[in-house]
Amino acid sequence: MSEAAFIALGANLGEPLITLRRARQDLAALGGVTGVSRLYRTAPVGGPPGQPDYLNAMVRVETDLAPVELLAALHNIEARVGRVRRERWEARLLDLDLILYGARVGDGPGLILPHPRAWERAFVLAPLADLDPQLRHPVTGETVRDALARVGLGGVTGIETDW
Ligand code: PH2
Ligand code: MG
Ligand code: MG
Repeated sequence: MSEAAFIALGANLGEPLITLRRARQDLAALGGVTGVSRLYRTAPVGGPPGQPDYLNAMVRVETDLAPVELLAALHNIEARVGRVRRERWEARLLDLDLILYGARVGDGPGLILPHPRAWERAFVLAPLADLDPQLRHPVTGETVRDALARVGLGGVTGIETDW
């Protein structure tokens, strides 16, 4: 049976809008896309200084892939747009992070669910709130809406561009 997975998209190099549109199409090929957030322009958090702003968004997919299989598929999509992994949190052409997979909790090789920093980051929470503000963190029980109110929207601006 398929479960809802939430995938965060981020890009701040190259042509982020074109990259995110392409990634969205590639994600649609993995299973049913059942939700797409607005686009957000966001100030970079962490990483080397002087990076360009990011475009961030969130997509919900219903997939039969297991979490590690889905993660591998996300890495394939990243590689197809030419991402090379070097420094942690460096500027990137495309980052696809598995934020939630149903209410699953745990870690496996290269994957921690839910994503460990998701409920602390407005650039994740704001697009997630577009899809499901009442969604609860599987461990703490805090809703997306409450987490966003706690963290604040600093540096995160919704933009009207269709994608
Ligand atoms: N991703 C990071 C680190 N910092 N900052 C913003 N604004 N958006 C991101 O997607 C992002 C980040 C690590 O993946
Ligand atoms: Mg990331
Ligand atoms: Mg990542």
